[in-house]
Amino acid sequence: MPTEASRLNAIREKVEAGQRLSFDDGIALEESNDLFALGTMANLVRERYNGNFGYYNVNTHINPTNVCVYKCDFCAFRADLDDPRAYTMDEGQIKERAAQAHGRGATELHIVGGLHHKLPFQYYVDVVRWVKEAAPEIHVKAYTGVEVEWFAKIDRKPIRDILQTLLDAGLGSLPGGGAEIFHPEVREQICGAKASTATWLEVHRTAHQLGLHSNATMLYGHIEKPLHRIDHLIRLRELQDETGGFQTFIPLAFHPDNSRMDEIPKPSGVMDLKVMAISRLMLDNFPHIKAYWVMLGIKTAQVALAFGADDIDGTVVHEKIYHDAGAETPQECTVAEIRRLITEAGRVPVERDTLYHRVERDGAAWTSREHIDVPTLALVAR
Ligand code: V47
Repeated sequence: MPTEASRLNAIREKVEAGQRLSFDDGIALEESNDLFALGTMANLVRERYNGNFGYYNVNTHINPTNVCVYKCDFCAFRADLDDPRAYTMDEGQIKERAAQAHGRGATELHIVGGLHHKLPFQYYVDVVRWVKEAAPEIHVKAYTGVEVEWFAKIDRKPIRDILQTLLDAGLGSLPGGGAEIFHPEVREQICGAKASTATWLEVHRTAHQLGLHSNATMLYGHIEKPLHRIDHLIRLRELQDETGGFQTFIPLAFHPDNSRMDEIPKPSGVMDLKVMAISRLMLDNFPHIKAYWVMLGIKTAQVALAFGADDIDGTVVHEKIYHDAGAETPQECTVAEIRRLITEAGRVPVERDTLYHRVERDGAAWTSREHIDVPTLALVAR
């Protein structure tokens, strides 16, 4: 029986040689308590791919409605049609939010929300159009794989046509939400009604075929086991081998407050850092790993920059999904604060746009420059 140290040494040799880690390697990493060894290996990959850069962007969130037909156990954001908390933003409110974001110099609007029982697909298309009318330069990163599937259902159109309609309205890329945990043992329990794993992956595959980039997430720290997390990462790695369209992976720590799983404690700091490091190590074909400060907390996000993460998301503003679930982080982080956090972590802060072009800025005015290439990805030995 190999010892933990010998298993980790064998994995370290593979990582140093740029070789792909197997499912069993992933499980061995999960079973290890040697946080420093995991961090050191993940940091090696992180620096091989992204050097000493710590990326961030200037963005804002819009959640157009919280009314949702689905009742995912982990969600504290959703509301029924007749719930006093229910809201739906109209054209004026969306345009006002987009204009405010533009005035603050945001390069991206992150738009996700509920699947409203009564709103037609056209509303969601209009949201994109309204944003582009109010702020033409802003990149619209909108609608998860789950939302896209819903639109296909209510509009009775293939996923490809739905994505094309959104593209024509001004969609720039897809965010990574809705992935949760792909393994059916877990998915059926926490969100069995919504888009299946196969459909989520199909939406992203189709988006990549249409030339859109997208992100991917994993919701961890609830009922899933290590094997479900490794399975999730490998399914993403396989799709990325096929399409190359994913940019960033974002592990999302479960926040239990106000959800139907509120008896589960929040993931610990050790778990947050382990999942970050293992994600970096398993997803050898993803250029970026994001430590989303809103859900990790600012302090853990900063430390995560040494555990595989190269990006800490953006200024955010108006986040609801986590704050409804008890996140204690502020609603907004200023650019000065983000840059200070990254610099203090020993990294060089780089403002990027959604598609990882370097941003040059003069106050609120900005220009996207060259694409930040991650050339070493091509060197991963399979
Ligand atoms: O899909 C919902 C998660 C996701 C809770 O692409 C929860 O750049 C924890 O996907 N506790 C939406 N998580 C957010 C998301 C995201 C966030 C930041 C950046 C990007 C990106 C994407 O939030 C949902 C779900 O997995 N979520 N409720 C909760 N109580």
